[in-house]
Amino acid sequence: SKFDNDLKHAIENDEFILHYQPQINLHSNAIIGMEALVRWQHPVKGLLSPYNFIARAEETRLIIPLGLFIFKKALEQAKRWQDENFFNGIIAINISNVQIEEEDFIEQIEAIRQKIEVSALSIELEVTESSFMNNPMQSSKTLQKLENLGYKISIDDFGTGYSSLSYLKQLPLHKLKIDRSFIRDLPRDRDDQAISKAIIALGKTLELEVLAEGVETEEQKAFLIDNGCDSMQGFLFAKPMSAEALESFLHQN
Ligand code: G
Ligand code: G
Ligand code: NA
Ligand code: MN
Repeated sequence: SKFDNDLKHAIENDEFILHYQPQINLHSNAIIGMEALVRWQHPVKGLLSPYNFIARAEETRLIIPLGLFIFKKALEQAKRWQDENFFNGIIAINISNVQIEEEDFIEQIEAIRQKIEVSALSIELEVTESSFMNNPMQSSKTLQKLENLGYKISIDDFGTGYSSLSYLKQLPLHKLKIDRSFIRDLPRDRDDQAISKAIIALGKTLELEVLAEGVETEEQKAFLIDNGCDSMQGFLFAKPMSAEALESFLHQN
């Protein structure tokens, strides 16, 4: 289709840019991570959200070259921030199931990482629950190899998928990210209170960090602190923005 062709050319024409959103420790308020979030600077349609193209990129497998491009861009940015001593924490990168299931995924990202010279210890890969539920044997091997190389693995949108608790225990995970649909109506909604508390408790039991996504209010933040959540991300602290915008935002604050 025309869209697929546009997408393909957009990769060649360098039309994708990354925005970054800080992840904050709830106790120290320190920035512990930066999540890279892709946007398509479309020549006609303007700035497109990943909701407009990631699913199609997955269907056409264009997510393979696009994902490598995103990985490279994010590492180059992390490297610049480290060299400038601006930010030395974690760079978090979203990884599609299609990428995880690709045979030479690890070799490909490792080649990029070694060339840019960023330690795997400062890279977190955000995967979704379906990444390891589709093909548990193969994906657990992949995740184990990544862990052996020093990468951190977090589960994005946690609570919206179908994780079996026994897999969660076996997999080399570092973090659960509570999906923002469970945070939105906190602290008022009783069901969301119960769900977010249960995820925090599960994280504690499995010795995983828990990060709450989509935190927009002080009341939500207070609820999360009171209930033992470790970290947060959301408009309350900062929206996703370009590296330049983020740098001036953080200098001003
Ligand atoms: O950044 P927000 O702007 O709208 O992101 C929307 C969705 O797109 C999120 O679920 C996010 O995980 C996904 N997403 C954002 N950036 C990337 C990316 O670089 N790769 C993949 N696979 N998904 C992404
Ligand atoms: O699904 P994933 O969590 O990876 O993507 C993060 C998405 O959530 C991005 O689209 C980002 O722009 C959006 N986002 C980040 N912080 C907030 C927030 O506080 N509120 C809302 N409504 N969306 C947010
Ligand atoms: Na994410
Ligand atoms: Mn998410």
